[in-house]
Order: sequence, then C-alpha cells, then structure tokens
Amino acid sequence: MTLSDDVLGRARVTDNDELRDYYEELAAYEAGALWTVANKIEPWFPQPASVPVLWRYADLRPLVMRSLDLVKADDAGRRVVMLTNPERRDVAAAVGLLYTGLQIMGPGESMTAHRHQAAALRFVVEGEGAWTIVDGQKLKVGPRDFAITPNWAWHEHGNESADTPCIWQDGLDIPLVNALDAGFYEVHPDLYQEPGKVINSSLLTYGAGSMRPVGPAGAWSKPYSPLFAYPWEPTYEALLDAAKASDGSPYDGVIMEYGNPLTGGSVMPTMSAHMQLLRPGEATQAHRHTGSVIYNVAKGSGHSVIAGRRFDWSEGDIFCVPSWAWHEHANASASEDACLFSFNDFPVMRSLTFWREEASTDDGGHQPIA
Ligand code: GTQ
Repeated sequence: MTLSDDVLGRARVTDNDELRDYYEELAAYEAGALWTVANKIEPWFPQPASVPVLWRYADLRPLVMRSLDLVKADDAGRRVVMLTNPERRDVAAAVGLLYTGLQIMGPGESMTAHRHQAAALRFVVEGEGAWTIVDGQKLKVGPRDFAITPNWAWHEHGNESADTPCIWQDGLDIPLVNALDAGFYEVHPDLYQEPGKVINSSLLTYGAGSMRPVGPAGAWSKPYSPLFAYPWEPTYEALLDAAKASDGSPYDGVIMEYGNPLTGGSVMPTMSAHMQLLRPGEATQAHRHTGSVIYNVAKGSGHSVIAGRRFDWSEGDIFCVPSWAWHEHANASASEDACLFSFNDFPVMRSLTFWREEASTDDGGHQPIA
C-alpha cells in the first residue's frame, strides 16, 4: 500500500525558479530545505535499500573452494567470500546493517588472533575439525553448530582436520558498527592466544539447560552469553521436544532462540540467532517486522515467499529478509522436517524501542502483533 504525500501534514511544496535559486544558495553554505527531502527521510514505513536475495550453496561452494588455492589465510586475514545485497555493497551488508560470508579453512590451517568492535557469530556448514579460540577458550565446532565471538573478544580460527576443509558462515554487525562510526580493530600482541587446557569449557559450565552455576562462574557480568558454543544435537532435540508439546508459532513453525543461559536474553547485545523447525508439509502464515534476518538452510528443503517473491531453498542455501518485508516459509517435504538457522539485529531494534510486528489478515489487510 502506498500512502499519498499530497496531504496536510506531509511536505508538498511545488518547486519554482525562485525556490530552485534558493536551494542553490543554501547548498553553497552546506545547508538545505527540509521540505525537499522530508517525505524521503521520514517515510511512512521502512523503505529498506536491501532486497530479498537467495545465495545458492551449489553456486558458491566451488568458488569458496577455489579461494583456498588463490590466497593464503595469513595474507587474507580471513579467507571469506562475502555475500552482498545489490544496493548495499558500499557498506558490505548482506541485508540492512548485517554482514555475512562463507569462510573456508584448509586442513591443518590456523589463523592469527585479532579483535574488533564488531560482534561475530558462526554457523558451521561443512567439515569436521574446525576450532576457534574466543578470549582464551578453545571451542571445537562441527556441522550445524553455532558459536559466538562477542565484540572485542580475541579470536582466532583453525581447522585440525588432516584432509578436509571446513566452511562456516560468518555473521557480523560490521555495517551497524560502521554506520555508528564506532569501529576499532587490534591484532593480538602475540599473534596467537594461549588457550586454556579445557576444550569447550563454557559448554561444560553453562550448557546444561536450566542448571545454573553457583559461585564465581555464576557471577558472570559481561553483556553477552557466557556460553560460546551451541552444538546441533541438543538444539535439534529441543525443537523436536517442543514440537511434541506445542504448536509453535503460526509465522515460524517451532522456533527457538539461542539464549544467554544466565539471563534468558539474546546471545549478544546487537545480534540474536534462532533455529526453527518446519514440520513435514508445514507452511507458515505471513508476518513482517522491523529488523533484518539472514537464514541458513540447516536441513531439508522448501521455499519462502519474501516481499512477494518466491525463493526455493535447500540445505546450505543462505537467504535474507529485509526489515518490514512480508515473509512466510514452507517445508517442501511431506515426510522430512526442515530446519532454518537464522540471525538478526532484533536486540538492537528492541533496545532502541524500534520493534514492530504485524500479521497479515484473511481479508488481505494487516494487524499489529503485540
Ligand atoms: O572471523 O574475525 O567474515 O573479522 C569478516 C570479518 C570474519 C572474523 C569475517 C571478520 C571475521
């Protein structure tokens, strides 16, 4: 629906030669007349420059593999094929203010440590043997595992497999950090971290569902989750269990948020992540909300209708939903379930009070979701 700007309360000045001269004079002093841009800079509703895009893993995988021979990890810093939205290349965004890319690490490879203002997360697509050291803690991650690298945490990655590369999807809030002119970056003074002896120590300490540690480990005061790695098996099991007990969401099927086990909040202050299960044959209702989302098809195949366009997806494909775009998902199979991993900027939207959500109604209209 387009709302008319030719109404009292909107800018509706008709230009003439005198006004055009006036605008030129203002421009000479780095100034301008608000009414020439008012309706554009204060739209009735969000007007994202980002469009829905589907990146097929079958198209990208061979190109990601080729980068192994083309650049050394140490020269590239991170060997990543980034995914960019056509109108957001200038800020390296895949959608809105979110960045994503496919990072590949060859067998036996390891990279130097750094830290930056941007927060990062990983969703492993293929390969055994990947590891990352986050603030001195070594995490080992396998296919469909999710891990976080909170902002300003030292991190370095590697792959200890003898023969297979590892590919994971990176998600970062780089465009957000840059939009706010808040970017900082440091190379580790020793180039590499000295990891603690215990692998996946945060999983051992905080990974047992609702059991919370008492004592120093329970006194975690950082603004992000103390749990850095979320393995696939318990995640999938949690979805299957929830599906036995409830119908889930009409818009997302059975969906769960990766949580900070101490607060129940999002894993990091700027980005959150979900895993959702679409049961065999399930098709969701359409909704829209503020905030951008990037999906990775973790399991199965199906399609999503995003802003009126249909995108068919299968395992490993990545796609995005721009802010305020209508979207609905469907599992193509009558016998297999489908799982979508996704990450988003909802924590930013919520903390700034920008969150809004609407459902479509049977008569083609829409209504707010509380
Ligand atoms: O792993 O630190 O895809 O800093 C882009 C920027 C990954 C990382 C990316 C980064 C990283």
